[in-house]
Amino acid sequence: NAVQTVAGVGYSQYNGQVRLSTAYTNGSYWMQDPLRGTGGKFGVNTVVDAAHTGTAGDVYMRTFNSWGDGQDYQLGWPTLGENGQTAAVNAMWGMMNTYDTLKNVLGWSSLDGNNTATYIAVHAWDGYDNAYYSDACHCMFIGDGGARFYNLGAIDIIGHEMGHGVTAATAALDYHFESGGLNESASDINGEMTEAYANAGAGGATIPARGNDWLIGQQVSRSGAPLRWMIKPSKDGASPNAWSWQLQNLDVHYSSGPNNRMFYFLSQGSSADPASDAFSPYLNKWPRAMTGIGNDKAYRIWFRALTTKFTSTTDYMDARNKLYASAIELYGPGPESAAVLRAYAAVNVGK
Ligand code: ASN
Ligand code: ZN
Repeated sequence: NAVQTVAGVGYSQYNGQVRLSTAYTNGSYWMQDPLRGTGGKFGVNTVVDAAHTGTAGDVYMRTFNSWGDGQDYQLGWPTLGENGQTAAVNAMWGMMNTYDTLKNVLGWSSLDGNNTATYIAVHAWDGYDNAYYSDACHCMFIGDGGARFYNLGAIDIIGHEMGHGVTAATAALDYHFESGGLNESASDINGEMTEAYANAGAGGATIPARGNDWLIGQQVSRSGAPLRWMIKPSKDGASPNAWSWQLQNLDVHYSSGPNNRMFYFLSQGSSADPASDAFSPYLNKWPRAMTGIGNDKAYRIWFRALTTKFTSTTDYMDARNKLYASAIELYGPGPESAAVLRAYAAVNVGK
């Protein structure tokens, strides 16, 4: 019984009806993607049910290739709306799109660059208001949400967690001090660029210039407030907008703020209007506003530095210097490398 690759239909929570790549064998459809990843625990990229525990359980299986369509069931779990197959649809679509962003745009295969298959375990824990990448399994766990969030399987969150897998396999940025903030920012950047690529739905080898919201986890938020604001990180009441010596003492989800803001400026530019969220008081050079270079170039520069130049102890100044070198390698001396220096200067790193 050879495994066939077949196109399924999924009803997702945040993106409507989506196409899923699934496997057919032995009379059943499996939420496994023969087109993406090889080896690893399941042989190809896969979605499994954590069944409200912290352990990866059974692979999602069905006798017809339509998922999360209101007839949700999985191995005895009752129909619970978002607690049925819908969570698996969210995860599968997010994993496909994150994989494709890395592969089609950057030529990077899966998380480790060697195309090793990974997997997502959904319904992680009970009432779990978070999601995470685990270095033990090189896989992701996605909660169903609780007081703050709905199911955490939005595209930018899946992209964020898979981004941790890329960082772990490359720069391995230490998860504390400034390097920890850069580690978190690397994941937020990956989440937003995946969101832009997935939302366009066009495939291709570039990230659209626009199309992401620069808000992390906005879709999953019960209150509407995202987890993080990349344009102006201080809107969360805890993240700084610019680098300072105190940054290293913050939780990594706050010390990521200035680098997130830098990436926004690099891509979309900053404003000369002090009333704008995109205004930086640190950008003192004339003209005070800067022009962005777009998502695609910004992401390529960032990714090259992250995966070939950063080390586990890279800090903000080292990141700035290495993005500058990456920009010159990719585009030669010119507006791209100049924009890197200006974007970092706008968050108080260098001049
Ligand atoms: N969602 C969080 C993250 O990926 C989980 C954590 O704090 N480790 O950063
Ligand atoms: Zn993270």
